[in-house]
Amino acid sequence: MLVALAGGVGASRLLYGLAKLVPPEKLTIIVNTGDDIEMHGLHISPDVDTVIYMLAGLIEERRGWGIRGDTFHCLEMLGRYGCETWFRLGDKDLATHIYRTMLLKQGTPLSVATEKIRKMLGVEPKIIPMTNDRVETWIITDVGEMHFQEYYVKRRFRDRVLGVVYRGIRDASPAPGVLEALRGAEAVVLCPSNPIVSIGPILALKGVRRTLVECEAEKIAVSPFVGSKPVKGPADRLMEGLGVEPSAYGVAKLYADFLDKFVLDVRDEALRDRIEALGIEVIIADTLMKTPADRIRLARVVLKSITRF
Ligand code: FO1
Repeated sequence: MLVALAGGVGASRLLYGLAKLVPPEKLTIIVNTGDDIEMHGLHISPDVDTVIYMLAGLIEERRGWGIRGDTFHCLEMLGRYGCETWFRLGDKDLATHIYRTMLLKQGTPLSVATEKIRKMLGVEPKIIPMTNDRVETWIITDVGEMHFQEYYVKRRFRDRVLGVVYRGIRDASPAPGVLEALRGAEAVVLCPSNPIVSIGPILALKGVRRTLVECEAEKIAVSPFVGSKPVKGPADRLMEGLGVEPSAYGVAKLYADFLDKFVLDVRDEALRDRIEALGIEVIIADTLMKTPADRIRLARVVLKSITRF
């Protein structure tokens, strides 16, 4: 079994490639839910949806999130009622949130709701939200504390980061199947996702980090940095704010206690020695995934570097 730890957009691109090369029954994806937010009375799971839409062939490729060709009539109308419209929820996308919220209100756990949604959209690999409990990533900034989506989408990560908190993490448990998947895995792939707000919450869940340290699986991460900048999003600003070097080296160091291998972008090759000094084997590759062919090529690099799979 290959287990992937995933955030949203960057992860979904590598997962597209992995899903083309690995039989679905051998791939389990554990997805961050720290970005989840309630809006207009609906439970939104952006990273889970991004991964499902990508694997279902529904993703809006240019943005990397939401559904291709979606319209925004409902959001426009909500705007006329004075509701907030900065989080762009498309009409078709809203159907997913309505259906998920309906299930949650009936007492269905998030993991079961996710299972239903992915199966109905024809996605074969198992997708597990990291927890069924409420965990929210909040960013402490120079202008106050705010939900990650407010920091990222509404305020376009302009505020200075002073800290990051995963609210609810202490009382949360990994969703059923998460620890079992890690214990039974031949390999664990950490997708090229933000190490602070995407992979960080998964690792912070009770028992996950210890299981990664102790389990037999080969652990390999793909760098989310290309040429000393994150491919997308505010990883560098968040890392800087937390006193972590904002680079591929900084990412590798955050995983150093359990990581075996690190796929480093060819433009960051100068960091190789420092990462190897952490006791991590470095694989150099072009990690930019502009086209579907790029995603398959990078997935092949990852699979080739795993000796036990
Ligand atoms: N990202 C944006 O930059 N702007 C948006 O308005 C936005 C809306 C949105 C709606 C549904 C969804 O599933 C994702 C959405 N995203 C949007 C992406 C999301 O904010 C982030 O990419 C992830 O949370 C970070 O991994």
